[in-house]
Amino acid sequence: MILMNDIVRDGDPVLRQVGAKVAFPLSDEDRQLATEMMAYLENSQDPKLAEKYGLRPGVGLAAPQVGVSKMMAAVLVPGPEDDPTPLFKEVIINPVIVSHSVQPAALSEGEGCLSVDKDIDGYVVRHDRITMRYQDTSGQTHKIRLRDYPAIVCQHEIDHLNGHLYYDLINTQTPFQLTDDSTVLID
Ligand code: FHF
Ligand code: ZN
Repeated sequence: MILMNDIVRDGDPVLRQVGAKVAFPLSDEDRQLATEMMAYLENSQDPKLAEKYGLRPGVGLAAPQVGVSKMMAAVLVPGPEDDPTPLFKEVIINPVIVSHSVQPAALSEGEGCLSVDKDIDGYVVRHDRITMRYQDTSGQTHKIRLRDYPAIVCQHEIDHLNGHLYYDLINTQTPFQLTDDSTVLID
């Protein structure tokens, strides 16, 4: 299983590389990676398992974060606390944002990253809504619309696949200043 020790930290060049496109049918190795990455998210969101294995809870994990420079990421966005159905659960392969809203959005608390050990404060301004094309593990192509929190998580993951980290998008001088008053702040 993937543990915190397996997660590559900021400063490792793999986090700044553009991942290679993944070929289909998936190799056994790529299929196992997909399964293991999703298992990390599931385990990390289970308080007992997170405690037992020292996992930092995550809603996304990109292959470069485990040292694999490929266009693959797992996303597991939980639904409301009383509802076990996730808002979005998928291993996204070769994902591309094909269009997006003009309207920006940011998490009101800012973001964090499993590969960044210190907290870096500030709004990470992204698109509020995206249309994303990706392949699933069976090679089937999907084109879906996402908004608000799931859209933010997918943008964070797609950024990893292109060598970008969340703090690249923070205004270091004025981290909590918004230049566009139409920005949606997401709790
Ligand atoms: C996280 N954790 O998952 C953050 C980090 C906006 O590339 O958000 O670095 F586990 C992936 C419910 C609400 C349950 C929040 C995308 C953030 C992606 C992982 N935790 C959570 C939860 C969380 C990163 N990452 C702070 C670790
Ligand atoms: Zn991250």
